[in-house]
Amino acid sequence: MKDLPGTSLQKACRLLVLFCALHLSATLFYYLAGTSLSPQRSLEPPPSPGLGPRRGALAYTNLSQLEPEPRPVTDCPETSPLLVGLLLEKANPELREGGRYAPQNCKALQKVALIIPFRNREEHLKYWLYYLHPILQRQQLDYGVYVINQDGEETFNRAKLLNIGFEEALKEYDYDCFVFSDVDLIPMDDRNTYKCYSQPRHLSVSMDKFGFRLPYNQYFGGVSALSKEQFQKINGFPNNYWGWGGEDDDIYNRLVFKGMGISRPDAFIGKCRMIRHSRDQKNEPNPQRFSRIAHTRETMNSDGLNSLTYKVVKTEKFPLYTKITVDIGSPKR
Ligand code: UDH
Ligand code: NGS
Repeated sequence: MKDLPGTSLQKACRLLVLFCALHLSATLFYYLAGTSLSPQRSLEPPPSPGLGPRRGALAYTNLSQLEPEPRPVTDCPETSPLLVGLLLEKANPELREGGRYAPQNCKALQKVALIIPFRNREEHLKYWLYYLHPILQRQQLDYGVYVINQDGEETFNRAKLLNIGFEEALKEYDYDCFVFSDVDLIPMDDRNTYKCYSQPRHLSVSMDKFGFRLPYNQYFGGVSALSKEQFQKINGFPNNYWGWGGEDDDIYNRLVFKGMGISRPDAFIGKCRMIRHSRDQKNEPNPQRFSRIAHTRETMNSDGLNSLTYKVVKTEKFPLYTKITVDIGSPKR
C-alpha cells in the first residue's frame, strides 16, 4: 500500500523534531560538562587588592621552584673590599679644595660661608668637620668652611675673628649668608638648616649643657646666621671684646637697636651638643664685658666692620676647610 502524501510529511516533521531535540540535548550536555570541568577557574587564588596584576596558581608554583638553593657562607676576605681609606676626605667626595661644596642636581638657594673662630682646638675641629659636612650637603647649600685662626699668644677675641671671617670669605666668593659657629657645637637634627632668614637667626637654641633650653631669652651665642645685609646693617660685630664673655650680648643689642628680631628653630629641631672642654688659656672672663654691653648703642657705629684692622699671616687650603691665620693685634692698654 502506497503512503499518502500527508502521512509522509508527518513522518518528515517527526524526524526533524527528533533531530532538533537530539542536537539540543547534546549542546546542553557539552555546555554543562564544560563549566564543571574547567579546573583553573575554581582553583585560582582570589585577586589580591592593590597588588598589581593577578597571578595564577601556575605562576606561584613556578616562582617557588625558581628560588635558589641556599649557598654555603664563606669567610670574609682578609682585607674588606668595602674600606674607603682616609675617612673624612673619602666620605665627602664632592668637596672642592678649601671645604667648598655646591649641590650638583639643583641650584642652592643660598651661598653660605661658615666662619669658625679658632685657636688650639684641633680635636674639636675634627669632630665639627666630621659631623657638619654631611649635614650641610644634605641641606643642599652652596657653602665654604673658613677657620679663622688667631695667631700668637694674645688674649682671644672671638668677635673680631668673626668679622675677619666675613671680610675674607667675601674676597673669595659672593656669599650672601654667614653662619658663625663655635668649633665645639654640633647640631643634633639636620632640619636645623644652616642658612639665613628674613631676621637674624640663632641656631644653637637647645644645648645639652643648658639642659636643652635657652639659658636666657636674649642669648645669641654659639651658632648664629646673618645675611650679608643684616651683618652690614649692624656694622658687623664688636672688635674690642678681649677674653671670654659679653660679645654675643653686644651683638644681640646691635640687632635690637637696628630694629631686627631674632628668629629661632624650635627647641626640638634646635638641639645641639657641646664637646666638653676646660677653659682655654688666654681666654679668661673679660672684666670689662658688663660695662661694654651697657654702651652698645653708643659704640656700635664706630666699633665694627668700619674699624676692623688685621693682617693675614697665612692662608691654607685643606681638603675640608680653609684656614686663615691672622694677626689681630692686642687690646688697648
Ligand atoms: N676658641 C678657640 N680657642 C680658644 C678659645 C676659644 O678656638 O682658645 C673658639 C672656639 O671656637 C670656641 C669659641 O671660641 O668654641 C667660644 O669660646 P669659649 O670656649 O670661650 O666658649 P665656651 O662657651 O666655653 O665654649 C666657655 C668656658 C667653658 C669652661 C668650662 C669649664 N668646665
Ligand atoms: C653669659 C655671657 C655670654 C655667654 C653666656 C653663656 O653670661 O657671653 O653667658 O656662656 N655674658 C656675659 O658674661 C655678659 S656659657 O655658659 O656658654 O659659657 O655666651
